[in-house]
Amino acid sequence: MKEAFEYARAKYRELGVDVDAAIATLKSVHLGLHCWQGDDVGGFEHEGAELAGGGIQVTGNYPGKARTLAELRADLDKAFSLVPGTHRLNLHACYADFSKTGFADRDALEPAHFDSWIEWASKRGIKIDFNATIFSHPKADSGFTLSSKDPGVRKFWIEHTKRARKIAAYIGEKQGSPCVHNIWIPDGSKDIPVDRMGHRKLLKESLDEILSVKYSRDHVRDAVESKLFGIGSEAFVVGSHEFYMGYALTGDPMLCLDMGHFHLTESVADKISSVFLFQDELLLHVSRPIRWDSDHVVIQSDELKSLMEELVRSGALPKTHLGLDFFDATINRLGAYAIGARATLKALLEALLEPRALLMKYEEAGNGFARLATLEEAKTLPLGAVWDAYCESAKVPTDRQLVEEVSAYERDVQSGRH
Ligand code: RNT
Ligand code: ZN
Repeated sequence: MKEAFEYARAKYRELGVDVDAAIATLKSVHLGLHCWQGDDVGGFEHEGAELAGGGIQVTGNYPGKARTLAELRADLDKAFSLVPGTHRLNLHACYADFSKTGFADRDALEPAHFDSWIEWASKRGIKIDFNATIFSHPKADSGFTLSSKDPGVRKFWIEHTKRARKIAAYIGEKQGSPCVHNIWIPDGSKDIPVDRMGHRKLLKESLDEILSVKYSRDHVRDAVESKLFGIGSEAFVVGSHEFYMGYALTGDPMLCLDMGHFHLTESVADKISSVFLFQDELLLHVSRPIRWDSDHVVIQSDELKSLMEELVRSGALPKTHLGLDFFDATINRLGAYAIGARATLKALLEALLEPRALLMKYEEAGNGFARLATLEEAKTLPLGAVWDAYCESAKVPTDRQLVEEVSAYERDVQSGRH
């Protein structure tokens, strides 16, 4: 392995790339590991978590799903141990801990419901990001939440989201690192609405009210996530890309671009440079759509690679928050975490190892042939040797060892869950 790494380092050096600098940058990136892959976006508000509802859908019933907070935390511990680097936990409000207080509905959540998470994370040196959970709830059944025409429903969700931001600010202050708070709503309709304007106006008013409560930027950073369509919201999505792009430009929040929330031929990578000319921060939901927003486990796809390339090339990387967002219940869920998080880092490493200066030189000289030839050459450079060496130095399994690690956890821990 050492020899392979030395060869790789020399090979990259020939192209003007400093492997050690690339690894150092990779180490400085903290992914947000999403808590919801471990239990299919169920949460633990009730006995026997509910299925995700309201525009998102998980398919599959692979055994071994986390049934309690304790089981989810055990799985997360294992997941973090399989990913090189220091990463964050991305928590949803429906993962509150009610063991000390009894159940509280979404409009009654308190920071204290997350104390055990804060403690859990702080023991491990993990920082937390947070999300209001504006779906999988009877008050979301109509398909409208923050843009509902029912004042009672709208009030409920405004209250919930305000509380979620308060919780995020509390977490951010306690952990000494700003907590990213993301708002995604499922609002929309299966069939053609007449009053698009009415719902969008209501959404704007709700967001204005929610965000009128100011917190220190040291504690919380707000994000708003658009979507193209969902199951049951095919004809109309209130929180479209244009809606939030406009909203973010006139207000405070950053945008959240989810890789699954655009037309399949649309490039999220291409949007980054435009966003950063008008905003100074961005949240990305790293996902993998197949035919629709299917939230497949992230792999080193062309889309992921272009996204990472663009983050590096445009200089946006230090200003971008990378949150993972996928959920697959047809394979081992720990394995899903590991594959998705590692693929994200591997794609980023590949982007950091790109012979950028050389490519730029060709481009500036108008030499399209040499640029394309070098891009092609880069595809077979020895990335794997650098990745293996990085995994080894970070004391996490290599790709080959991963299969055995996950299988052992399945055998020893997950298979006992019925
Ligand atoms: C749904 C959005 C949203 C959720 C999570 C659970 O389409 O992508 O980000 O996946 O909040
Ligand atoms: Zn998302």
